[in-house]
Amino acid sequence: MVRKGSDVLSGEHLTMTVADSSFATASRHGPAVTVNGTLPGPLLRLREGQNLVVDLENNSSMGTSIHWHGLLVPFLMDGVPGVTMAAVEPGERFRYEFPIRQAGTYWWHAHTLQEPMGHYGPIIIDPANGDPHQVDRDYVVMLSDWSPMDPHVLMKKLKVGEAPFNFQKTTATDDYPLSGAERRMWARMRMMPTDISDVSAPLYSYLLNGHGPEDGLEFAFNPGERVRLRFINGAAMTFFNVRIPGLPMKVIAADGQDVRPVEVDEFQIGNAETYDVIVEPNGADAFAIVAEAMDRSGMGVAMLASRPGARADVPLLRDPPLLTMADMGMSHGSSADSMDHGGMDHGSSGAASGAMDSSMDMGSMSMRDTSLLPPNVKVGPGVDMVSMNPVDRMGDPGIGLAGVGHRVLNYRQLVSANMNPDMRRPTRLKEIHLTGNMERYMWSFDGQKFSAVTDDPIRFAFNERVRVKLVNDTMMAHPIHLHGHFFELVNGAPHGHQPLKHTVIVQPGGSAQFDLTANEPGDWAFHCHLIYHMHNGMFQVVTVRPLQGGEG
Ligand SMILES: [Cu+2]
Repeated sequence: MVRKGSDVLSGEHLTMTVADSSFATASRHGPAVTVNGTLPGPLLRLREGQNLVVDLENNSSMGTSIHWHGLLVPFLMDGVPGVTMAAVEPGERFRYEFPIRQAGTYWWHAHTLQEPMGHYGPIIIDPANGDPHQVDRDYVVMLSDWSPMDPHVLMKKLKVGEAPFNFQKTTATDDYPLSGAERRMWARMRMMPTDISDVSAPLYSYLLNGHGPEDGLEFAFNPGERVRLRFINGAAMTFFNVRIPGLPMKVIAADGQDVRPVEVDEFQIGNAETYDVIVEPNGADAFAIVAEAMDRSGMGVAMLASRPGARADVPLLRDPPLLTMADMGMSHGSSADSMDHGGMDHGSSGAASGAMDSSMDMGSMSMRDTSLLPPNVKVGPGVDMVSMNPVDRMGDPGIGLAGVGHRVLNYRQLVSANMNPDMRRPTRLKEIHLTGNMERYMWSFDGQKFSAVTDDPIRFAFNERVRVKLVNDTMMAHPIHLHGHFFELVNGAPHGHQPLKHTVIVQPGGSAQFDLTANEPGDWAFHCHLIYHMHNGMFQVVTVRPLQGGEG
């Protein structure tokens, strides 16, 4: 049985040993994978400027690897089986060796189906020149989802549409009084407005540092102290909405990179993203750290506790959110900020219903109008929807958070604290569509599932400055991750201060843009970080090469 929570590893030469194990929380138990015997695996506490050697030993029964998420490493050290290395087979070893070129909060994980079983852990890199944020306590809060079902079995069931994975689909949809026209519209999409997550609480326990809500995880504080919380979303399939009722959170870093402090009451964190916040708990014995799954089927909980056993009230799960016309790529408004995710009005009449009717007429004509797609997008069974009006949704707080009545973070509020290294304007625009077929559980970029295009990567010239526009032609939010680089969100931040990130959520039916300086040569994975989307085709290789003899 695993131990819950990470041991700390520091120094220049580390050993990480992968093993089969088992895990239990509340009444659930099942197989797990551990690294150095714990879930999550060890916290690597490193220092900017040091060298790192890690000997990976595979004592488990499956192939493994370690990917260093967000770290700038030589691409052969990036840990992606099939792209940068072969999987490390049972009984084998692999040595990673690279310099630590950055500071901040990151994480590591397997780039195989061992990841959802527990093969992940946090990384903290202390800055070479001292930390500008002086705090009394510094905690990692690693969020994850754990299922007793073997990931290979779970993926197969998703493919054939078996099993009640979607909590809201089975319990809540009968309660929504949809009109006949609405029903037909959603039926055409083979969806319901409650389809938020592929997998939810009936199969998942939501963990903080390996602890389920019943495990009583506590983070100690003394009243008046400054406490840094480093949130890392290490989940396989779950976006979380994070809040600490009664305690404002000052966001100071996103994806490991410092941002100008912004105070919020809640933030949504997609898979693989990280946010560092500072809180100053005072005036109560305890505060609840609540990580509610985006579809509100369950939550992870821990306590900030001023004495052992101190407890704050844990709020009830909020009502499930509903997808909106904007999520179907049919927003006709001019501002992404004005869209109300939480409030699709199913009342008998009124403005909201009227707006929906007119959109539906559009929808019935063009829901699958593939003429809207650029010519490089492959049209076929892998594309069951086309966003008709993919507006930029950088200002969107995330599904279900538009009307919650307190301050919620959105990407437009992120401003890089430091001047970005490359101030050049992009010289070209590269548009990439996120595509899928919900019913057949096919996911892809530009309609082309990864296995079909292994010889045709996305090519960037070395040191090229390119703007990438991601267009989401599906009704799910996808957290898109590029390995080996930081990109800058095009979010309206002042020149030179666009926030640096390694992962960006692209909202359903919408678009998101980032500027990239392609200055890390090699072959890099580029994929959706929902693990079963990645393993079912939403994956591509980005190749960064010097321009030679006219080749790009
Ligand atoms: Cu995805």
